[in-house]
Amino acid sequence: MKTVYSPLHAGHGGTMELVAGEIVPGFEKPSRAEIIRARVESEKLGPVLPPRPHDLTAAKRIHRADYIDFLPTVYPAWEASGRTGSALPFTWPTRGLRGDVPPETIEARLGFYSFDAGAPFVKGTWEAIKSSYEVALTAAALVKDGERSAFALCRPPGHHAGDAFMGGYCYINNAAVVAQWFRDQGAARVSILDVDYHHGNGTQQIFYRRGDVQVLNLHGDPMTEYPFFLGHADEKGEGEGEGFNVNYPMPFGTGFDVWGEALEDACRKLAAYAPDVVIVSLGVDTFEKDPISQFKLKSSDYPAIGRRIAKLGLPTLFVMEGGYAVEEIGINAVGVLTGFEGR
Ligand code: SP5
Ligand code: ZN
Repeated sequence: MKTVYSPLHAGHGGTMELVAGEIVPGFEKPSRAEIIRARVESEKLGPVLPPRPHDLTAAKRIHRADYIDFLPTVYPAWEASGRTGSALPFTWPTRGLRGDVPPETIEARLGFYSFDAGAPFVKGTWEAIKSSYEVALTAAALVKDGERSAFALCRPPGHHAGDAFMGGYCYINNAAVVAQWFRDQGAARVSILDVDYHHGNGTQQIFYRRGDVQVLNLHGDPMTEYPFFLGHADEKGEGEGEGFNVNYPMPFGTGFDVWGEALEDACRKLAAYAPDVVIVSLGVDTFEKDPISQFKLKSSDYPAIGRRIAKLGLPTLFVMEGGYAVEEIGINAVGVLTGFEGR
């Protein structure tokens, strides 16, 4: 399996986040991608290729143009206003406030285009976001051109980003962008299988009224887990999209016995949908030692995930999402991929 990777992700580092009332170093850090790449190499998964340049046309097929145009302006505006450190919002247009008037100052615009304070900007953030997007599109083209599978080693991740908002370490929704790109290249139906620990609220929001992209999501129950305000089992899609959004919320402490059954059910629904291509939003924060998550998957479970997905017999693009147990992140993420390849 070919991997697409860009070193530009590393400029998005030294970020801070708010956890339990304290500002702490960001869990979504550059070593994540470096350790996965090292494991791809040591396991001889296949060649590691650089991304090809892409303009923002494909991003604007999914995201609102004003949102995409805002992203490269963030850090320059933050610096111009005399600030340093991580650019983060602190005010959001929630119920009772107006979400239809983009304000002028950078701190206000950050809130306008986000749903939490979990998507910080530092100097290299925009270049990293752009490279992550290019990594996804380059890997998608490999699959379109006939590879059975490919691995987009995206960083930053994407599945929490919606049509016009960032959050949860995510800015451009890489999986959603490539799903649309496959549709634009002639695929009739695309499935997104999101196995990240957190609900992919952005992906769900983007495709909620569409029947041409099926979205299946296995995740921590939003009654108790981030992102809290989406991801319940009764969210099944609307209009043309009715029946094409499937959620599997699971409680804290869920292990592979229960999680694997949810995967089995999701794979059966996916096979029945018979898509032309499968996009896997690959998070490995389901791991028992993940520092911010509460599932109990073991390193030995990840190859089984890959084997089950391979059994679908469909062209498959893996898009990296979360996973914060940095020491084992390479073993777990690449374990899915080697499992997929049957070795
Ligand atoms: C892509 C992805 O996995 N994004 C996850 C964003 C999670 N942000 C919320 C983190 C909440 C951390 N709670 C920590 C409890 C530690 N004891
Ligand atoms: Zn996650």
